[in-house]
Amino acid sequence: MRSYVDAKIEERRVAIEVGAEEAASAKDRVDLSLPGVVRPLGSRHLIRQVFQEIEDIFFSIGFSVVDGPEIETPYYNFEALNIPEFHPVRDDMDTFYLELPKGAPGLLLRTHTSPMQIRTMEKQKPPVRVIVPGRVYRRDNPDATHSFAFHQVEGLAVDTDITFCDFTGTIEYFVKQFFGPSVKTRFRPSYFPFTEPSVEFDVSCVFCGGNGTTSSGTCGKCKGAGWIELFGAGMVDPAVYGFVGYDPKKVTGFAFGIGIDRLAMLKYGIDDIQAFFQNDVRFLKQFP
Ligand code: 2U9
Repeated sequence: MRSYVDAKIEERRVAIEVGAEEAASAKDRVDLSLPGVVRPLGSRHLIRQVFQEIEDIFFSIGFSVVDGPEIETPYYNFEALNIPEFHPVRDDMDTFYLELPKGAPGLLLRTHTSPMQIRTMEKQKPPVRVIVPGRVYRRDNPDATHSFAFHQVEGLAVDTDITFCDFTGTIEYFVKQFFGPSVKTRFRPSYFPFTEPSVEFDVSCVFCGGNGTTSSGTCGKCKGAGWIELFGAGMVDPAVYGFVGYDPKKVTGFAFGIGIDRLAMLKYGIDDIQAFFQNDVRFLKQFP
């Protein structure tokens, strides 16, 4: 009788052990028919995407990209660009100066990416064909169209035989690649210390096709003008070549600057520049 009971106990023990093992392995078993876990993926910031788009267009016509420091010296940000101390343009580019120990050489946050064109010419003989994308700083009060930090792409081409026609042709090529072939351009005389002659480039309004009106009345984007101001540009002022050791009698060139935040706002219909800096996922998600 005892051996009978022992056998029954052993039988039960084994059954329990095997059952537990089976239950355990069933628990660990992977159900291959279940849908996978979808992990949220980030994407490039819209400003970064626009930089890339512009870089690709200029790559295709022989430009290369350079970038450099956001903290600069007054020499590279102003003097070498033909903006001497007390030039009124310095007031327009309200500048952030770094707080430094007394006697230390002055430093500032660059107000444009132009210092890099100076640094490039210092290092390299003509021909030069570069674009400089980057973040710049000006003491502006923040509102829907102003920010104390914003983004630019500047460009520079210098060689022994560059003409005003090369300049306008390059800008027109870029604008048509960026906005499409039907966009028209025009330029108006302007003034910058680092270019002579200087111009401002307008593009026909991409919202009303340049008509100034839409089906709902006056176009709100160009305020009925049919044109939108996009670029500052011009032929490089010969005085600038003196600062980088180029011979102003032998070389000519053109330069331009585009505000990227404004360009992106135009192209993607964004009405508040602050959206670029708030990193609100609901905004970022719209530009995958
Ligand atoms: C060198 C020589 C010339 C770059 C230029 C502008 C005109 C210009 C503005 C566009 C909108 C700044 O972002 S913005 O507010 N830029 O109007 N920039 S010519 O000229 C240079 C640069 C470097 C050596």
